[in-house]
Amino acid sequence: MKRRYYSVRMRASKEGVHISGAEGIYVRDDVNKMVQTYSQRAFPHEKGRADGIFIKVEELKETPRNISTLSLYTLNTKSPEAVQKTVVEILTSVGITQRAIKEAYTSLTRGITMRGAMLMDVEGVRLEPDLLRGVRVTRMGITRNAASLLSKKLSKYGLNNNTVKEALILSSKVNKHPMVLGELCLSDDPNYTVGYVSTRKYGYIRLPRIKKRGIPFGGRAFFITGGEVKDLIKYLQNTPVLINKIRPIRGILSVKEILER
Ligand code: WAQ
Ligand code: MG
Repeated sequence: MKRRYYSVRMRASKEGVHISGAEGIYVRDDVNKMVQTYSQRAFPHEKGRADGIFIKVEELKETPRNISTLSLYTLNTKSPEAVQKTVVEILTSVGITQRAIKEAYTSLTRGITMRGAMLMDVEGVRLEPDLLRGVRVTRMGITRNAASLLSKKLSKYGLNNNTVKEALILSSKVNKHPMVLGELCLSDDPNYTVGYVSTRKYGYIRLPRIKKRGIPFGGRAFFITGGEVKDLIKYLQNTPVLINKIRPIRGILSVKEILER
């Protein structure tokens, strides 16, 4: 019999304002446990105690596509300026123009946090149909075995936490699509000053000090090229993707080491 998979999604809010969310894809036997895990996780949150927790369980009509994670590294960047310079080096090397990177930076640091990501072509033109909301990536998860291997590998570098794991899973789904050249991400958490830039070629590159502590906004930009934007959006929003393989996790590298690999 065909194995059934379920999407389990949680979002928590306080006085109608979104404060946290998480999701995964699970086999039937794991669904109940995960509903409990997500509800426990939703209650205490640094943005305040949730007064509404919404958990949605949906049977997937499509068998998830198995993919591997990107490899993961951390750069030794010391300031937002150094990060920006590095981001330019990395993204221009995969065909994204300086203009597009500048455009993304301007939007990401304007102080407006979108729910989803911007889609930007290599020239810096925004292509998402809803410029205020952006595109939300959903329907991604990790198998039980891959999750425990990922935790084990991340633990070696003190990175075994939900923030890193979920960002790596999201970015691995995003960069799997052939229209995506890369991604730039800045957390909206004022105390989380590590962002990342990712591409299929170099993997997921963590960027310490991408912003100064205390800045309460963030965002994501997906740099895209050629093809039907509608199909890409459908993939990002609806196609279930399940991580079942973990690429190498490494420690701190310089940009030179990354570009020369
Ligand atoms: N789809 C598209 N965009 C999203 C999604 C999604 N599912 N979730 C969040 N965003 C956008 C939205 O604009 C958020 O404000 C922004 O991204 C940042 O989201 O390895 O925690 O959840 O240590 O704050 C980076 C981890 C953490 C770096 C990123 O993002 C590391 C993070 P946040
Ligand atoms: Mg956040």
